[in-house]
Amino acid sequence: MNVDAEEAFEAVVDEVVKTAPRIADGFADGRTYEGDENPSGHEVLGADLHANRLLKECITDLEGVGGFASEEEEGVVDCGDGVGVAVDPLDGSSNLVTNNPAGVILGVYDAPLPSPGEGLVGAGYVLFGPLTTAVVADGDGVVEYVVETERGEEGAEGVRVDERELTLPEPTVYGFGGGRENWTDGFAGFADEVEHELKLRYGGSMVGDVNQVLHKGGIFAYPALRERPQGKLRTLFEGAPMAYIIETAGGGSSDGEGSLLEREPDGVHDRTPVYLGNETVIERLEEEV
Ligand code: AHM
Ligand code: MG
Repeated sequence: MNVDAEEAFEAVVDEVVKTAPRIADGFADGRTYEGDENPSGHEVLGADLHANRLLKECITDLEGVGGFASEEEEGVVDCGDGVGVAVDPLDGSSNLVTNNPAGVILGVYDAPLPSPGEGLVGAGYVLFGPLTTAVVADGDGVVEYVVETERGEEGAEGVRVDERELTLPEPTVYGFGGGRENWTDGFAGFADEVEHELKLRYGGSMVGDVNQVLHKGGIFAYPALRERPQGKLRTLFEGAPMAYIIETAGGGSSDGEGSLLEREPDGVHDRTPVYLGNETVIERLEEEV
């Protein structure tokens, strides 16, 4: 791995973790839809915009960062020479309405954006649940931290404590988005089998649902849909970073044809079917969809 890119990845993770409590400070007042759609075609909450503002400010200021892409930004923000950082500032933000988990997803690419996931030098997410945790994947593996809030120079700051290495255990849970009436026959057939083998755990935020798979083994899918063959999730800041994390933890990823990391995004807001989990389960899925 390029040493500069590795350092930039660590600096980005530090900033995102540091900023996490201030992102959460926007939740209580940001649970109402603003009536607009973002460039990814989703309804926007105040909390989405707040998270994007904070992350854009701190990440584009970092030395070693050359580009910033976000679900809330139309194009790539050019900020000099260095790595490309792609974020979903608040994944699963519709869960704020029901007070369920949401989080930040980030991918750091040693390549100009938009780049396939093969360009990732590291990826991670912050999950706001009963605890705030940060999961960080790089060439060394996947580590989960608890994020504690401390008082820093700029007010509340997140600090990582309680480090745990994670690898994917044997499969036990599944969570599929999109709704059966919209699934293809191939995916519905696969789902019928999985439902007899694994336990349903679906919460409606990718960070929360992938985090369950990472801890308990199994499969998360937001599949190709009948009327939306590319599914719902975005390649650059959702699919590829999560695929990097799951593959680094010893699992597999797919867009239905091959590893999600090989998928060439057709623009910043490109969508892709997303299948993540234990390799054995992902191999079976690929045979059926
Ligand atoms: P968002 O990034 O606008 O929050 O949308 C993505 C979210 C994912 O977190 C989650 O996997 C999916 O949308 C849930 O969609 P659905 O409500 O169709 O199950
Ligand atoms: Mg999202």
